[in-house]
Amino acid sequence: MVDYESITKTFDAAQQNAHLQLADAESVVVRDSKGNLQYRVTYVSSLQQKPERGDADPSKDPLAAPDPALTVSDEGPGPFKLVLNKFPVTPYHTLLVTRDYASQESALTPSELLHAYRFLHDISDSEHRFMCFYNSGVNSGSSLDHKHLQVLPVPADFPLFPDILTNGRAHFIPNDRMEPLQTDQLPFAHFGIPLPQGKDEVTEDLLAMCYFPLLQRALTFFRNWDLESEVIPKSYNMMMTKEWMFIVPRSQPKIDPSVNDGLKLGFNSLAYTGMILVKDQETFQKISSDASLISSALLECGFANTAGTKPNEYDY
Ligand code: B4P
Repeated sequence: MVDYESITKTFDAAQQNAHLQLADAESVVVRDSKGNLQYRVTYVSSLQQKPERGDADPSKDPLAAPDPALTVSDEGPGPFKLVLNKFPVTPYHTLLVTRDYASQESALTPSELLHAYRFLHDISDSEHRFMCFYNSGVNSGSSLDHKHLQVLPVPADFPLFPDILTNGRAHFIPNDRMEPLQTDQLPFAHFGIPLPQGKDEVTEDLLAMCYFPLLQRALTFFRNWDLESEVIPKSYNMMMTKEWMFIVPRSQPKIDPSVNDGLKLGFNSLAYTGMILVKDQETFQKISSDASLISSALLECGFANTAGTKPNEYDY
């Protein structure tokens, strides 16, 4: 079993020997009073040099043979190897990388879901809480195509959107009478399910029965766009903690600065839980003084909220 200590030891050694460099970051919490939403905005300037999707040679797969100094475990958990993130903003940010190549566009398997879920349990304790996430598809904010989930510690003092959505709600499997949770407080479409409290209740089947209905709701957006003859590649963000699972369909990875007053904002899964990363100082200043700009940008890169809309016979 891989534990938290093996991650911290590998991280500390890799940092000392300059195999990874933790970004200099400053975070502020800002509030969009219109939606009564709180965002934790993290500003980093050092990541501007990091390769983006399209910069690197597409025939090279950096996750096929990761730097041994960044590798915590070659043999597990389950079908994964565990590798440190080479460009972390948060210490102890790891990647669960499939040992055999699989596409980042493929759906998560029940076995992958269960091993990721159990891994969250194995490394958590009363002081450390972790979230895993999967950026799937070209518009999801992903930069690498080798299948990987990411796992990072989440701040103890900042409630994530799915924490608020599922707070006090008992676990259920979506069915004809009970749709996944979606609140009209968030501008963008999203779907959430509380997980059972007992670790032993959570099986491959149960996680599959949560993930696939959420995925189905997300994929319906792309079918509806296809019907209107504009094809948008299927992309979504999936996030999971020990407490919930959450999916957000995505229409684009970043906003266009030329029609957004020069704002430079791009999002992966973390942004759709309320954790925003900014690399441009002017953008940081603008969104820190007007957080409604973040809400609008999240909507622009997602789809409009559908809370209260009943699924119809044409939906998946
Ligand atoms: P992807 O799923 O493909 O993409 P991503 O997380 O959106 O990161 P991206 O690479 O697009 O970077 P971004 O500037 O948005 O994941 C690829 C992962 O592999 C990344 O974690 C990347 O750093 C890592 N990686 C790339 N080459 C590697 C190699 N050779 N060996 C090992 N790992 C490698 O974000 C930069 C970083 O900040 C990302 O890690 C991102 O997850 C993280 N981040 C984003 N928002 C954040 C927030 N609000 N708070 C804290 N961290 C945040």
